[in-house]
Amino acid sequence: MFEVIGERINTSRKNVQAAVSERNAEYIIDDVKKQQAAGANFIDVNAGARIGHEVEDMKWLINTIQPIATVPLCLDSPDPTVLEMAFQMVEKTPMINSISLEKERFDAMIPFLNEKNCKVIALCMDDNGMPSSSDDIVQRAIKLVEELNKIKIKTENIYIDPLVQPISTDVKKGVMVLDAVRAIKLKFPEVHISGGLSNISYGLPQRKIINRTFVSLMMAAGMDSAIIDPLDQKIMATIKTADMLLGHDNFCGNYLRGVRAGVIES
Ligand code: THG
Repeated sequence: MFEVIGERINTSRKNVQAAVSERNAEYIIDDVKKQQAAGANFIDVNAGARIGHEVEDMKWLINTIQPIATVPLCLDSPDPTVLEMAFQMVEKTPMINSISLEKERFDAMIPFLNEKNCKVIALCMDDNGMPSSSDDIVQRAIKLVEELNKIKIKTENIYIDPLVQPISTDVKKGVMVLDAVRAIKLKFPEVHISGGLSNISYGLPQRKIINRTFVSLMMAAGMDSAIIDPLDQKIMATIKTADMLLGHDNFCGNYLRGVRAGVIES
């Protein structure tokens, strides 16, 4: 079944930034409860936007969220020391977001992740920047799986983020990532594919219809997780419907539950 990583607890969002700087726990708790009720399987926590405050903000967010969290957290930072600190604080084994092939980040993450049985999002990013072809994405994914397997992270705990890029800059950016996802799943059937989707629509109007259509194409290619806003009812409806059409919803149970709950309508 598709796994939703709720993206809303991110200090790049204005209201969350205000709540974090005012230490408004009620706002954060209410938001997390809503994401869980809407079907989030993980709660992403990103405290990166208030420069110089990431460590204290991350600590406060974890202490605020943990008592009411019914699902694991997805600890989201480019900084290995922040991830390590946050990892020590959580009770439920978290998802780590993320590792990449950028040398400095990679070398700091490997000893930390060594033999940990947590889930890891692995970005197809290296010191040359974003991938520039489908094959580039696939080669980076292979390298990530091999290196993580070496430190005993099981393939089934790896979530490859192929890094979606704006279609407004090059109309082939959609098929580039779709082809890569199919190739990665062919080579590693157990690996998960996840990541943000909204970059696909950057620079275009009416972005949400692009994001929703793209998630169903990505799911057909093998994406089985994404970092999205679970309170966006339309993308949740698209995901549930696509999951059923792809044969991942026994007796159409989740689809029917979604209809009864009023989350899915034609
Ligand atoms: N891959 C991985 N992790 C990620 C990303 C990714 N973490 C961060 C990000 N990308 C995903 N999270 C968010 C969180 C919030 C928003 C977008 C992505 C968001 N954006 C508003 C918008 O697009 O309209 C603007 C912000 C606002 O509300 O002020 O809310 O790709 N592994």
